[in-house]
Amino acid sequence: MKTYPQPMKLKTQAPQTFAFFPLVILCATSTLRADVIYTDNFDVADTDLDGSDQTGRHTGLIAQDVLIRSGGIQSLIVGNKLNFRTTGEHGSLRFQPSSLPADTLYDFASGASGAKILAEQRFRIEFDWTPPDTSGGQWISVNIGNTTFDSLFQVVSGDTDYGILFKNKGEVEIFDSGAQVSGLYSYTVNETPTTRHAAIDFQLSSFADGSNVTANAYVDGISVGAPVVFQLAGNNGVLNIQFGNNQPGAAGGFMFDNLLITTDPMTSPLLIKSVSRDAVIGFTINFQGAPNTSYKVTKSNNLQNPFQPLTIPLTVMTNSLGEAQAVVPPSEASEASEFYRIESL
Ligand SMILES: [Ca+2]
Ligand SMILES: [Ca+2]
Repeated sequence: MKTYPQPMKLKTQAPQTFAFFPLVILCATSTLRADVIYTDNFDVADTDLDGSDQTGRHTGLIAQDVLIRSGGIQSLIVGNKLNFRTTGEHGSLRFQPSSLPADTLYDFASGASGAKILAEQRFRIEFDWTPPDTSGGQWISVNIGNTTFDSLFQVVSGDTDYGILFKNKGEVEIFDSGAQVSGLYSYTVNETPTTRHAAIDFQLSSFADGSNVTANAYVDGISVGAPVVFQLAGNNGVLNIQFGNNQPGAAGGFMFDNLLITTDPMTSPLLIKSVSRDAVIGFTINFQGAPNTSYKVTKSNNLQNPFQPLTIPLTVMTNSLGEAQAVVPPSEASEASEFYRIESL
């Protein structure tokens, strides 16, 4: 027989002295607005992906021009998400012009999309995915510059200029024209399969073969790996984007949702990683933001007075992984209460 604890009695506590501790407020600012190229929320009644109703699913410059289709095996829409399926160990997704049935990959370098990407010199792909477990080596991939229709394992294909895969167990591998880029990166996985958010930010100034592209990848806003510079190759100015996965079993696969393609600059959410105070060193704040970005530190003693620069203005630059450390010296951290704010310049 189970026993249950007695209900806890609540009692009113006497007022306590309120201790002030320095408070860190982190905020990212951006002066540029989001420019949406294409989105798909997959919010439609359960059905096959191919042939599914597109009504109300898309926003962006090319909302009416493009749709996502299954490669290898028919993927499904289940519960307003995409069940990204596989046959054997292969499944893919491709973008096609909405003027079906021509089997043509959509060229993001063309039309309004291409013009916008060149004007902003960047684009970013984001999506949510839910793996079936948190321990397996299976993965979902994003592939740039493979011009072949539904090729197998295109993430490691020599035709793929940049391929990145995100494993269930929290690892990332990146491939440049089929060769793995040195370094195996990891990200934190939760105890139970839960939805993760991937973002890959690309910076470029041309779609021509030979052009350099800088890619930065993030999971749940945290940078996964150093920036990768790769070259567009064998594309003749076309920009194709495809997704793959190797989760065995047609019924399992990944749940995929909230696809977003924009030219919005990457602004990682700022995260406090650790805070410490030392009489000699001062107040040390380790934080993570966007890579290679300057952040300024300001302070206010009561949140009513405006945030002001420190007596000796403090600015720190994040490294290529978005990590930085701000140290407020003891001479600055001297008020009864102080609040610090960190924001991008
Ligand atoms: Ca959805
Ligand atoms: Ca290529």
